[in-house]
Amino acid sequence: MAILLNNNGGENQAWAEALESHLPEMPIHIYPEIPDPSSIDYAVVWHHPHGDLNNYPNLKAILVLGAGMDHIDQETSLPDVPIVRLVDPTVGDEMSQYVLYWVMHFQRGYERYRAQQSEQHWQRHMTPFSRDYRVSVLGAGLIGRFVSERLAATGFCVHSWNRSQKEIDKVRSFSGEQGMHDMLAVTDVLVNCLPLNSATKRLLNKETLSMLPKGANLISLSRGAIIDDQALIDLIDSGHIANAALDTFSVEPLSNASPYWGQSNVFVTPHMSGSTYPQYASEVIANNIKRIEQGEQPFPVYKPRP
Ligand code: OXD
Repeated sequence: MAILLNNNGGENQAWAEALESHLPEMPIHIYPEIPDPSSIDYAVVWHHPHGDLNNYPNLKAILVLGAGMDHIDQETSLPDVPIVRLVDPTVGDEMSQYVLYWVMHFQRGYERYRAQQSEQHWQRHMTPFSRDYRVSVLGAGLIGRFVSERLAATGFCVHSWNRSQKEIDKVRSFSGEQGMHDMLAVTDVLVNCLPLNSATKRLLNKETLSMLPKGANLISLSRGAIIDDQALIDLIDSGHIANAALDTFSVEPLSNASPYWGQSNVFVTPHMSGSTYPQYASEVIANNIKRIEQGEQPFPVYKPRP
């Protein structure tokens, strides 16, 4: 009985040590050094080479090392075993703090005070009441729900949109295509927490982004390919969108040629809104392996879109 570990080359040793501390009896083999493929029961992976997971005849489950599932969706053939998502509250916490930071930045117009400082100009501006400041979160999955709940707990007027209707305490829910259009029209800050799939690719395009009121702001932290970059750049240039805080991009690292670097009201961060730390996430993963070993269901099992 053994674990195959592959965090796409990053911090594999730290992951191996963290997992070992929770599962001392289970040998851990770091991919591609797998002495005996038939000994592998669990694959703990992130962006693993396509097709390779079919090479382990006794595999019991695939456990994913991050929040996004787009790399799993891109697999053309996977063994018929449960695929277990990682629900790591630390990541949810960090990502919701990232959103909170930018929402407050836009709400209070800190850039304006920065500009005033450079001119030694003392002037207060009205801050919109938090309860009237409308933050609309696209996606009510693991991260989107976390973000919406945190914003609502801080006192903002929160809207949440999901493909199918999902209720979140103290949050106004929207669903379906018309629901998204209705929500966009009543938004001060739009937060993109959508998963990337064939339905969401370039969903934020000229047509949908133009439905935002003039002067709205955008925060994007799930996947960059959900945004049509040229449409966003044009809408920022025209002043329709006031500011954008972008943490993820369709190609990463962001190319030197990207106009985003040079736009003063675009805030580029290098995919850092939430990190998966081996010391915290390994316990969640180990608990799921223990559940399977005891004949119980791991949680949550991922169901790819049909
Ligand atoms: C993730 C990510 O999906 O880091 O975990 O983007």
